[in-house]
Amino acid sequence: MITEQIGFAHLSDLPCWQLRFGDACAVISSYGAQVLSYQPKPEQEVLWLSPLSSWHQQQAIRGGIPICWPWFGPADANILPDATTLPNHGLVRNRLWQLHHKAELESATQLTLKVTLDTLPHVASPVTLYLQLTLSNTLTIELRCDAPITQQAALHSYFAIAPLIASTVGSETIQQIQIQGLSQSYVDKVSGQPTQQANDHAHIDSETDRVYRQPAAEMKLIGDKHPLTLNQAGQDHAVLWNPWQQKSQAMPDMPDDGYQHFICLETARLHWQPMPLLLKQQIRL
Ligand code: TA6
Repeated sequence: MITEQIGFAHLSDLPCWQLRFGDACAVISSYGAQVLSYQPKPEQEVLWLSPLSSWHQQQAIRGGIPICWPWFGPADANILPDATTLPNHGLVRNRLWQLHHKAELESATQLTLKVTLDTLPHVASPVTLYLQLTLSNTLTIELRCDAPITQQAALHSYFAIAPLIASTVGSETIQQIQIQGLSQSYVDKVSGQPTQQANDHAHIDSETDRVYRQPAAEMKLIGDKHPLTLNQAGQDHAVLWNPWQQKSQAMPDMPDDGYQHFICLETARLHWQPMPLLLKQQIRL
């Protein structure tokens, strides 16, 4: 079943779509085509949404699965004129997307939203980006742009810690999560250094902002309860991010203890090559 709804959580005036398939439910905002909630079963929330997030004054919503496109992070001055005036993570997190297609199939519920940008800083003609959401016993997100343009993209997923571990009491819990399927080489954006590690695992116990090269097609978040599996395609990098205490406190749209409740594990295509985009993420708890 697919229904339109106004409001989700504290974002009471936000235009959204709700998808249901069996026991599973997902909510996606028309603003940013941002998946805000995925519950494979009732009360089993996979994504983290900041209780202080807002979608007013052009703000990007903090949490869920923001779409970074056509660039990831700060704009690159070598490719984008006036890079310093351009927003972090591209131009579509604060746009209202349109409905392109919806289908209630026997095997899944599916919704596609699209956004057309008439002018991009580095492209002469209008370009359309599509986001397809497929809900079955998993949630699959497909981000597609058929234009052969220079573009980066990331599915900046905020995964909630709560369903991964048996007890969520105390501040130590995020440190119990093992992240698997990363590669052995990454750029550490906290130290600014290229770094090698002995295996493809990681734990988070301090500020973490890493860009891993060529991650596996399957990554996992493992606690002592339900493991979360993320299958991906079209990626050339994975990003692992947690702001930790000081940066959480400095972010107006994040509670001071926000960093204890999520891990961002992101499917990303970061190579600047003029070619079409197809980036896919499938989430299973
Ligand atoms: O994906 C990690 C990252 O690029 C970090 O460097 C961090 O700043 C984060 O994204 C959040 O960016 P935002 O623009 O949403 O505040």
